[in-house]
Amino acid sequence: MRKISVCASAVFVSALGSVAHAQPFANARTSQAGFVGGNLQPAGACEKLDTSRIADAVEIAARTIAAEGNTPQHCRVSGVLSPEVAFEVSLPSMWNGRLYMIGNGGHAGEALDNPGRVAQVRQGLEQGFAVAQTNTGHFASKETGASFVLSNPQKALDYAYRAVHVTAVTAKELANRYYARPVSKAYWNSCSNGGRQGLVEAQRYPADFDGIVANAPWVDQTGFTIGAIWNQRAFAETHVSADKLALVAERAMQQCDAVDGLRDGLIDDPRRCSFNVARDVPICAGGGEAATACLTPAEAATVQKVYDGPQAGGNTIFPGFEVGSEAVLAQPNGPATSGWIRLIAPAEAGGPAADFGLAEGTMRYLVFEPPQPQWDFKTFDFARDPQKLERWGKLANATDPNLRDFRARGGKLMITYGWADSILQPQMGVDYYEKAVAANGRDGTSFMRLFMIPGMAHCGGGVGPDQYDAVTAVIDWVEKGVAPDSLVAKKIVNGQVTRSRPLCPYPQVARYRGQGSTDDAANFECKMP
Ligand SMILES: [Ca+2]
Repeated sequence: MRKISVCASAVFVSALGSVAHAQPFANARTSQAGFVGGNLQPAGACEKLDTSRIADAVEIAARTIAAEGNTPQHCRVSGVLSPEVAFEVSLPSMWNGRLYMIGNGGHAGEALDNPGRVAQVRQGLEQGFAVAQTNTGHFASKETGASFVLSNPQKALDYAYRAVHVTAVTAKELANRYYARPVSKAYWNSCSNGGRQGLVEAQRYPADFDGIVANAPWVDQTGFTIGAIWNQRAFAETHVSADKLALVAERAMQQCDAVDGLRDGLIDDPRRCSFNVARDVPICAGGGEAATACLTPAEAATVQKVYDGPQAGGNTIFPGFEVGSEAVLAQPNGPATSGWIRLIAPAEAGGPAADFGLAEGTMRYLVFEPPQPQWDFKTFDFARDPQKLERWGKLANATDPNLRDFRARGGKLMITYGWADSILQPQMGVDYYEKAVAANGRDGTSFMRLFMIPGMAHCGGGVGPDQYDAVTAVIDWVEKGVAPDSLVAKKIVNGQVTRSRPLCPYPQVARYRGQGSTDDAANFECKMP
């Protein structure tokens, strides 16, 4: 069984806190657009910046932040846009003319100075970008989960789509005033709910960003919610222990690894492997539940439900999770365990999983109007109740395939998704991409590409190479017309690159050329499967 060190707890946190794991700007020095290091200077002092007449501003202040380590001196404008959209724009003393904005995880509401966010802001500042961020209209420390809607229904809309837009507009206006010139290009890079926010921007506010990197986008918030209720119900009926999930993982890799032509511990497209739990994992003779080398028929049925996704009347309502997402991963604060544990599958019988926590909050506070804080997931009817989610879906889902205006402005969109994601179902990214390509004409790939990442978990981690720089690639695409025909992803363990692989524009996959190390991206090429 492969056990590879990953920051699984950070991946877990990212369900709610969305730390981008990939490496934005890792290739900045070789960028054709040459965006590193600005030479544009402010027109006046930070403290003298005119912050009047900012639309919706209820609070706003600017102050100089001294250089620290690699972070250059910058002017930080922070404030609140009505009603409670906290925002922050950091304007470096030497500007590269561009805006960079990061997004939010789960139900958002992060403190703007939390360490993960500060690190992302600094990454942008170090390259010379003006950097913007928002809490999306509420603070999770004061209003947990999705309960923010109770204090003001407007906060649901701010979270769904408005806060990012008004923050981007405000950031552009402040940069314009500070440097006495407009932002030349604006870029979005975020993961999970932040990936959803990036797609929402392309769909609803196509003038906000020129380049958008949407990693593991929570495209279909309501479909996910139905899926998470489905999984929680399955595990509530029959708990499956971590040991048994490890057995499933071992059998899945055995069965599926070589389907792509290379036994390398990576499943490059899990949909090509026919894996059936009851058939391919030993079933306990006589239903003996104590044995760990087999599954009872009920346990096998529960695991199969996670792969199959929610069903009603013989139809699949939403995609399930992929084979390979259950892989056993090292954990920083405990023994290695299946990637499903705590996220999809409760760690203890009868307990909640993180996915379900998100789904339950979404149902109780955002789906129902007025909210139903006592709503019980056991009452959900998979045939009749999905329609109850439609109202919220229209507000929060990023499923509109019409990107005509974004494209017409020269916008470029890159979507990435780990096939082994065990928080969001990666097929929702594939489904959106295929729908968008179909809706935007045969040359849809001239402005948008999807990169599926074998063995990568949610926003990073997993058994596969998970470190890549889609941000520099999208900047070169926007500014130099260089379309990303592949990205190189690296697996980095204790600071060492242990494996690299090309990531290929979907539906292409990386194929071994037949010679040299299978841990070196140079020995692979992107091909149609
Ligand atoms: Ca393989």
